[in-house]
Amino acid sequence: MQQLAAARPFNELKAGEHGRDPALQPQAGTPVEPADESATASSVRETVVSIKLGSQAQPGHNPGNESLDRVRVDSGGQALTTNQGVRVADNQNSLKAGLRGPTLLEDFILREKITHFDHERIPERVVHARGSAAHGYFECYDPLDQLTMAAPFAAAGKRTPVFVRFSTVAGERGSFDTARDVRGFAVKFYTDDGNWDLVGNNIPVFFIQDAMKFPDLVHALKPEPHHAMPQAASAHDTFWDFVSLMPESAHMLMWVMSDRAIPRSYRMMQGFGVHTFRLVNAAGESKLCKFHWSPRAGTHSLVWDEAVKISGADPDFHRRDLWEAIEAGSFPEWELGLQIFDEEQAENFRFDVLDPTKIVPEELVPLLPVGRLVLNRNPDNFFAETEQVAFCTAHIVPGIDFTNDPLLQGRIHSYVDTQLTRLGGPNFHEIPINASIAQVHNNQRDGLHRQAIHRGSVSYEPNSLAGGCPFQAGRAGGGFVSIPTPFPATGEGDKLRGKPERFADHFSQATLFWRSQSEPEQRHIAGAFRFELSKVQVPAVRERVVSLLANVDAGLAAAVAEGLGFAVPAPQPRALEPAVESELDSSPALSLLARPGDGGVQTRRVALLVVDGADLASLRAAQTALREAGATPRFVGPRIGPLGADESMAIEMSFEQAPSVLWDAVVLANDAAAARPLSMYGQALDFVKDQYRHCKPILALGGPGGLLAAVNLPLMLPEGEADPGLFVCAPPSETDPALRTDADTVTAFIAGLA
Ligand code: HDE
Repeated sequence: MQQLAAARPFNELKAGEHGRDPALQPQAGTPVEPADESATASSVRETVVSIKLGSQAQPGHNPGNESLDRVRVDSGGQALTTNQGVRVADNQNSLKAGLRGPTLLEDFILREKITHFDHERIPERVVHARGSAAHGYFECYDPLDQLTMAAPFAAAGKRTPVFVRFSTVAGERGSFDTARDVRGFAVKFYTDDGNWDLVGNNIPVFFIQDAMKFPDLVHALKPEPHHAMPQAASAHDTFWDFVSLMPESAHMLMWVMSDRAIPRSYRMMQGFGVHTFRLVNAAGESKLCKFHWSPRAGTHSLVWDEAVKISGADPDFHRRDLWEAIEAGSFPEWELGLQIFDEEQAENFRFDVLDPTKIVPEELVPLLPVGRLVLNRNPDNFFAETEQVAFCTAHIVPGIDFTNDPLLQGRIHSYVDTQLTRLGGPNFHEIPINASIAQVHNNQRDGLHRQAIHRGSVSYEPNSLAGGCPFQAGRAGGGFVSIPTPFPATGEGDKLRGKPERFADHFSQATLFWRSQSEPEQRHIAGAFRFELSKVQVPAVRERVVSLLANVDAGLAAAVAEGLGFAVPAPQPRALEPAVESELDSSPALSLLARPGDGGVQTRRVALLVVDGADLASLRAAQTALREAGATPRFVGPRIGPLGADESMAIEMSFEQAPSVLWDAVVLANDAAAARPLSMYGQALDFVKDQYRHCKPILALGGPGGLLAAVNLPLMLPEGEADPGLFVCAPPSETDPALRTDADTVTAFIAGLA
């Protein structure tokens, strides 16, 4: 002990705290071999098996989780025990004083079981309470060392394990999936250099510009406090009251009222880091960066009528979709694209890149594709993983840094803080799903639920008694160093509350978004505003929202006002006059149609409507063709169970269980020979009507008669052309060679579905 103390006469790191560069660069400490193994230092240097596999990580293989086998539980072949490992003889009856007597306080088995149960629930997330998650990996295309030293981008083909959680924002944990809402898109990268959380959304902008307003926004959005309504919905007075008084929310409102807010699937939406971040290379040079995730399956959305009906038919629609796709081996995939720009470019934009209500249009800074994200494993346990995962914007690694975006700055604090309550203390990083692959060594100690058993007497730095360990890494040792950035020119050095001037342009990009939408998308946006505002009870709030929209687009304001039965009010006064015009007239990349995906039909759900006596041969042919194309065809009918004599075919779902809205397309069996054809079932009629109303492809194997005729759909468009969504096979008796064969029609149907 004496010897060790002598080896460290003073703290040499002190020198680095004074003066200017390079002295300000943190230096690596020098670990000293402990002279005396029996002294405390030996315990600090315990051998830990390295689990850093880095580039060798296999698809979806999280080496961090592997080391946690000790906490995985498989009770196969095991007797039931108490939490103390005592075998339980009777798990049916409590201990009583006589068979009809009172239960005894002595029953420690009953009390342990009930006590644990009483405390099973933890507080739900204050926002983003409802979510679903999956494991997977991020694979880098090419090394990005010129741009960043962040570990996931170090080498071509390098795979970094990830855990990704998707969520809605407003609803409670048990709410439904298809609410109109922003979706969270949070990615935890378990990098070699520690965990990096990219906690993004499926919309690239946000409602507010400063963290100061976040509690107000959430209070306005959540169910109203007096009666706790409505659940998972923004269509109520307090939300619209708040946003109508916050013109900076105009751009985000356009996105939230668009089809983006009702995605068809988590697998079919984009993700965005939202804020401008920094990438930093090993030389300490930095560039500004925006993160974009683009789904391989393309961007697809529901229509409102579908979303409403799905929330009744299957509140777990998105959760189930994600789970089933992964179970079926159809792994969801996204490409990561970066927008890279420097300060000079940023200065020349008409907007401020620190303003989170603004995008950097892709036409100004194109996306650089840098890698792909693949989700290939469902969690083993929802609570242990999806519920307990803690994403924190403060979790960054060397190579990534923050900017001064005032919303981001507030988030850096909020996420760690919220876990203290939600996960019960400061050791949430030790929960298996949150634990980094990179080893953790520091002098933080104790606290509720501590797992690590630290050995030795030293829990401070500098020290001599533990050989100076764990020692400061310094820049050269891979330590995190914040990139030195000058304070902005305006207001340098002043302590003040306020915003830069360019933050005062609230409408130019809302207008750009509107102009960039296709005609149906614009119609849906106007419809969404009308719907939401019709739920608002206070007329003045409705009018104020429309006065805001009048600054976005006169046509939009007129369409909304017309639906609400009043004339368009005068536009709200702008904070900046004259109005700022965006650099672009329109940005095609902002339309959902810009990302059709790979054009495949992977995992699209197709219902094959069938009754006893229908022609099974043509159904089987359609089923096979759909399966070969990667779709998920299922037989749906009035009851479940075997179909006729052929035992290999069975009705898998009933009309009640799986109504139209849960399907992407429908095939109508040729039931001409059936005793009770499909057209005699009310649910089948509703099924086809909804498919038609929601513009989903319909394939009629039995020709234009039967169910199709019973629903009385117009087979032709008003212009006299055949409806491109209807695929009608030749009737059984038809011999006209000009008519398409069944096989051709099925092929055309699959193309239509894509
Ligand atoms: Fe969050 N946000 N947020 N947020 N957020 C949370 O953290 C917060 C914001 C986002 O799947 C909370 O662990 C503040 C923007 C996602 O677990 C909380 C501000 C974006 C998730 C919190 C914002 C997000 C959260 C609640 C403004 C898109 C779910 C529970 C200053 C870039 C993560 C929790 C998951 C969750 C605070 C704004 C995305 C309270 C203070 C902008 C995806 O800490």
